[in-house]
Amino acid sequence: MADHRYDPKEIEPRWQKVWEDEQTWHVENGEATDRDKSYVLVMLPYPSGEPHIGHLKVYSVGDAVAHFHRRNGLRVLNPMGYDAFGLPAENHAIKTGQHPRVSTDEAIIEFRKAFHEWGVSIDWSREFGTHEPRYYRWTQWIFLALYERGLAYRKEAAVKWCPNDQTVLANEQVIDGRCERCGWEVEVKQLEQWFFRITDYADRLLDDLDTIEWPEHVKTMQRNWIGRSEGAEVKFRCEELDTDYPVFTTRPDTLFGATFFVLAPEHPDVLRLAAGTPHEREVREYVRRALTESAEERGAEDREKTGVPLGRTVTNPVNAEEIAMFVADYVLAGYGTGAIMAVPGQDERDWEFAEEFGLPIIRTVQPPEGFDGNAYLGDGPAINSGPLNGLHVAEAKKKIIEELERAGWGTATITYKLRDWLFSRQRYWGEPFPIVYDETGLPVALPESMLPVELPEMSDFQPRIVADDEETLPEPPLARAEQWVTVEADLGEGTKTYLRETNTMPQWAGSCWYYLRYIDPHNDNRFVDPVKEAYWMPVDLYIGGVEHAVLHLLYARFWHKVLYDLGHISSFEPFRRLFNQGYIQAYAYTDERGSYVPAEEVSEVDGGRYVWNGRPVRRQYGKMGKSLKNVVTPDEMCAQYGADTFRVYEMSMGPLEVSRPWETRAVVGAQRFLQRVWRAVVDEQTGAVRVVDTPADEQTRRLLHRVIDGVRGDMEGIRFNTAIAKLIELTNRVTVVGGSGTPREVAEPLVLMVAPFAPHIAEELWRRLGHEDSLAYADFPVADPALLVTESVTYPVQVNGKVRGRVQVAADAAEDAVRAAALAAVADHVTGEPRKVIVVPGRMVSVVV
Ligand code: ANZ
Repeated sequence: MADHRYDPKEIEPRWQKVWEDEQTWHVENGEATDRDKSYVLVMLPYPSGEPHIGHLKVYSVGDAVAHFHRRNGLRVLNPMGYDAFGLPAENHAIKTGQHPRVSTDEAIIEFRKAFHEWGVSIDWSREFGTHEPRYYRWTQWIFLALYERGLAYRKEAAVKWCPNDQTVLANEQVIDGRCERCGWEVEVKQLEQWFFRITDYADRLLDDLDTIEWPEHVKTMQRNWIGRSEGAEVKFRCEELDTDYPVFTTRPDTLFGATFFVLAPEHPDVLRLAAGTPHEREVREYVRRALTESAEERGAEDREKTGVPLGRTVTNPVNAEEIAMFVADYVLAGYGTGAIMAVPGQDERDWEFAEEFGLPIIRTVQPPEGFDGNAYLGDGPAINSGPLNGLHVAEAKKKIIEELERAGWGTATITYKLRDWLFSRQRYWGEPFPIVYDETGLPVALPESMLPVELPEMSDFQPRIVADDEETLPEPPLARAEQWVTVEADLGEGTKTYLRETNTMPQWAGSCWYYLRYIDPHNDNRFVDPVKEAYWMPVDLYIGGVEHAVLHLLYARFWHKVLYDLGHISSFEPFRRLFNQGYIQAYAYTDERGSYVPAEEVSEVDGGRYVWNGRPVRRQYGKMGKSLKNVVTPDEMCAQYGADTFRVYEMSMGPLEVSRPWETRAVVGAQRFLQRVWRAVVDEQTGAVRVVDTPADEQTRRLLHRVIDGVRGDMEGIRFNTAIAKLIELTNRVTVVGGSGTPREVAEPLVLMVAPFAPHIAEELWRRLGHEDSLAYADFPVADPALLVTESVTYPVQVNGKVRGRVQVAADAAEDAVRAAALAAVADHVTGEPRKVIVVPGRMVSVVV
């Protein structure tokens, strides 16, 4: 009975303990540029619920890269922390009464334990959660830096409010204008909130995309989000109200075709314009409804056009025509001026609206012959456009802008889709602002000495509403922490009483700069030491999900650039290279209301129908995660197979950037591979090392060097599935050739190459191969270039002793391959099965029929 088989249950905890005791993954900050560095960062987890196999995948990717870089002589920073503030913990708290700090800290313990059990090579001395005062003190400090730079300001903005739940809702909690939880119609309240002038950085955020190695589709998403458009601002006058209404247009050349005028429902003048007209009530109702819908819903191309006339007109400045004004929700408040000139002849949405309301349509660009569509968006000579007639779009634009500027009706402008960043939440579980208000209600920044502003202990987290004189306004939970809210301080005008800001920062705040804090996590004097920052930054490889392609990555880039401008850091882009791993998907189930139900509680009844709690549910596919309630936890799998098998399996499931469904059957394949690696080194009967010092045969040696070369390339390119395939080929080769033992010249590099994916078994085998030190810093194998050139050999092929043909094959081709090639070459001389085929390596092939 073999009792020296591969036993991950025994090996893995033992090595985890060694790494911990010896602080194997601890890394000192570089003092000088003595050694090249690699900063490998995986987006920090949100600690809620349990770690799942999706986490295991993404952290295994980062870990394999970290190992590879270390073993190539780089000083590697591979840190870990937790994005600990935010809505899920808070909603959980509201539901259960458990304090979000308690549930968050419990989740953090689970994550930390999981990272240990998965053997991820983290420098634990740098760990923190973004909810710890020692961390968010610096988040507050950075807020003040932006504030003092004039980049943070307050203005009124809408918050969404559920009158039934009496709570402020986040945008993602509003579905079709209704509260996600109770289905009530959502109301909108205007509230003073904090904003960042990210729009000041729009051009740099665009231009610097050219300096970083990110997937092209992510750059495109950022470019679209920033949405730079060149055009003109043109004024339209409403005589009745004696007011000019500017519009932003990318097509000033089409001005002669502007046949009506549309304001966004949020436009501050809409109600004033409609007042006293027969449409007043209808407008009021239309505006109320429109406000609860998202910009995405409203801007959707295929949405039916709706709107209400305002009963007023404006004058088209180029031809003095009076055109009717409307309010319609396809015009968005946050873009341009919140009003448009509608040109149905050249704009599809305006065309649909004109048809719906029977408004005139004038083409101002001649469509090509045979064009039978509605609006014509392309180029062509201008028509019906007075002085512009005959000019093509670009020239016509230029000419009309000159005219408008001369007459004082317009100017050339650039507009961005990017909006200033709303930075307030009326919630409890977030960073408090380092801001107080004086008796006149003006904000005052707290001095650094008063940081951190700690979040007060509370047990009631629900945001409510308070009745003001005329209106009811949402009240953030912090407003109820009365003692905390009032501050007696001398802020330069003698000791006075101030009131604290009671909004908190949004989820994004903590993750905007955490990568800088990992560099210097215990520094009490600065958010990061500049020398250390200069050494480690920028992050060399940032790994995370594509759902962060826009917001997180844009916000972090913005803060980074501000800190750079303030002279605090040396790099102007935080993340040099970005890799998006694909998701692990799993079935998810929804009930009749569309809410997700726990996948593990669903059962299948008579083929293809699914029930939960006796009710029918629908099955679908989606990203594995808490929100879809379809998490598969790795615990059981790890317990059964070991973390190494599991990691190898996840890394070998296919290209890492591709999302794919979870299935467990193939785990066994990964396990067999590691068992074979084990047997290449250890005799399962005796436990003895079965490695010999005799050289490998030529073919094996050539294969080894081809594998080393290929694996290196795959590691650089993060193509771990093909790297593992090559290692499997090599392992199969040595276990087949086997004989008295595996040549050391193959066994050692094999173990060294397996290590980034299966670190425990690799350490164990390395030790058994006689090495005293951990392989953590052992050089990654390098191929001998001389062995990579595949020489070819020509074999004469005899049939019954007569040379009947020749074949040319690679010098290290397997015997089977030589035999097959030889038979093909002499097929004319061989009918039926040959009696014998003899390959004399390097010399000849002899076929006997
Ligand atoms: C007249 C016109 C004629 C337009 C035409 C387009 C084609 P991009 O390219 O995305 O920047 N627009 C301006 N502000 C808007 C708002 N707040 N909500 C909805 N639409 C708005 O889009 C710029 C164009 O989108 C502008 O140019 C305007 O319509 C519309 F043949 O003006 B255009």
